[in-house]
Amino acid sequence: MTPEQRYFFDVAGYLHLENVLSSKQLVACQKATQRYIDTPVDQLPEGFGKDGKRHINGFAFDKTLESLVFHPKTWPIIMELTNQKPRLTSGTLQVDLPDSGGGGLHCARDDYGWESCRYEVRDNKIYCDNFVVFPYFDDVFPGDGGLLVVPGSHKASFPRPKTMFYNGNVVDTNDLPLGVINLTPRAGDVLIISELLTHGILPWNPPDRIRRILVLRYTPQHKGGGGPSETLKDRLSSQTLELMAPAHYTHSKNITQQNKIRID
Ligand SMILES: O=C(O)CCC(=O)C(=O)O
Repeated sequence: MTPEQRYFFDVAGYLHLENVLSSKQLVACQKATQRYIDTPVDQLPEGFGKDGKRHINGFAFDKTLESLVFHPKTWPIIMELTNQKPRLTSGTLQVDLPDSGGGGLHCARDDYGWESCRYEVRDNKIYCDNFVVFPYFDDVFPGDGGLLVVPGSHKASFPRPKTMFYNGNVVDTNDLPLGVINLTPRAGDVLIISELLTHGILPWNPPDRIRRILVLRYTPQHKGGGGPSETLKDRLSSQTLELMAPAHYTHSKNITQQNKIRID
């Protein structure tokens, strides 16, 4: 993590990384996601499925998407935030179509309790035990909709009063309450947010464009449930399987010894 990234993430609770994907990589990812979107549910391979916007296990649909879990521009950040003990817990492909609805403001503290998620600074490094990496495959422009955040709220010491920010239901991109901002990445950018950051989703407004993102969820290796299903395991590369494996606090995964990881 660079000093600039560390400073920004510490004060804001999110990072917006521009031009992370090469144009070749972006086109390959766009084609792969579109293939998933266009495949009728009954023709999807086992382990995949659609639940509204959510395209289950989207990251595993194609190797171009799977390789993003180790992208060299995000990997050092993932390593720092997990204290070198990374684990990927899921990777949904989320698709906003014209007229897709939004979602109210929330965060791990609101949903699961104050003790559910940690954010700390030790030895000049950030530790965050529940965060999300969002690669973007489409442009988002001001007015389109998409992700809302309350910068700095990852460090909130008080519960958010229910009356604040239009009772947590922000639906008009032209009428954002003070303190709430709409992040508008371009295709090929990546957002990273702490799950402690209060965030929500504006309805998707463009009648002729969609928003495709991967929702890659990371925790330290000792936190949270089981690994991928047996069906998914058969598709994944050995490096990804290691990344998704739960492990003891003291274990060092082989993937953490490498700066650049190529999946096989
Ligand atoms: O739609 C997005 O930009 C992210 C949504 C999400 O992951 C959430 O609300 O928890």
